[in-house]
Amino acid sequence: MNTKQLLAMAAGTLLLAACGNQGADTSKATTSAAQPATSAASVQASSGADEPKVLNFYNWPDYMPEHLLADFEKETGIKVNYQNYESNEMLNAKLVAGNSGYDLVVPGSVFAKTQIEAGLLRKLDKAQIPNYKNLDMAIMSKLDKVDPGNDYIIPWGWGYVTVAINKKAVEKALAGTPMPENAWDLVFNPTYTSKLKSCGIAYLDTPSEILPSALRYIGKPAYSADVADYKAAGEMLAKVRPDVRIFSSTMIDDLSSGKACAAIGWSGDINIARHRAVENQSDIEIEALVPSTGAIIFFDTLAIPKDAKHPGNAQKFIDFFLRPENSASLTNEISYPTANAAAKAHVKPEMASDATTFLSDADMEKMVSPESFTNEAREAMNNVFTEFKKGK
Ligand code: SPD
Repeated sequence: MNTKQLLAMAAGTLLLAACGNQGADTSKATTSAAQPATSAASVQASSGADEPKVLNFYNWPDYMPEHLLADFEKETGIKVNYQNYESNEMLNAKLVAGNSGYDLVVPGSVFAKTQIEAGLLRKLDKAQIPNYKNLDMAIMSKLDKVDPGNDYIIPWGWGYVTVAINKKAVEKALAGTPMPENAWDLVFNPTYTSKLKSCGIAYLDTPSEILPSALRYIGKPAYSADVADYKAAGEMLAKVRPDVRIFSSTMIDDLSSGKACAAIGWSGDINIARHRAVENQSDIEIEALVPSTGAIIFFDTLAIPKDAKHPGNAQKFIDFFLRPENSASLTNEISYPTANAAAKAHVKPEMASDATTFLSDADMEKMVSPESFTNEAREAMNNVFTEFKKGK
């Protein structure tokens, strides 16, 4: 997405808000659109005792355990309007435009850093979140780098951007060529992509998901501030562009249906695809590879927009989610690892022992921790990605 598209999206959001829509996409809401309350925003989220019983929640697709929202509504009487977005860029545009109408959002930590610095998020009142104590402090110390003091964001799920394969289809398309030592070669090296194009290569359709991995592949820092590095990554990507068939906001359907045999996707969504293929009783075997050279790790986080109208209700949901059994349901049902240490005892053994879900210490060592992009880097990244997509 280039700068013009981002501005257009932000302008669209402003228009919706001006029309009184509050950014609500009612087509995806689980319940009717909220009427935001008029209480003034305070620096810190309130207890929610005086708020209308409404929570406007904006999250990624395929990222909500089945009964969680209904259980929360039943217990608290707070009605949840639940809607989805497909990329950090989409959420960011809404937050930058303001007046989104959302009370709880799930930015990736790479974007959250800039959002905190820009004053777009509201400081949490940890006294209202007694289950905060359940969080894994090793993960909180990683998040401390983007949110000093852990004041604004709470981990929801985490994972890494990696290479997925449909094992049999890839083996067939490689026709005797051994698998590369570095899994990234499957999607970035023409020697492999020229073979795999016959069974379908898919990329995530977002600059901030592809460019950091591409930069790292060519030996540059994943969050480089040097515009020339992005150009170099664009040159590498241009060589494989003719072989990339699909750009998609998630790999779940492309992989589980057999439309793609190799993909760049999120570890959790790849594992959802793996389980779905099994449920469908197909003979497709999906695998999330853990590249020998590592991958970019991400943390998706619960955050309250600065202008949220129901911040207390948002905090109530955060505390509800941090109950061990509720956090564990994100892993058990959605295949994303939890950052709740107390939840580990509730994670199904087959999920707890899955080395592509909870990474081993050795694999974790190879991962690149979240940083953030400068404005120049973000613009370069968006431009390179737009050119890459056009340049078939
Ligand atoms: N189905 C849930 C998808 C969540 C993906 N968030 C990834 C952000 C990585 N930067």
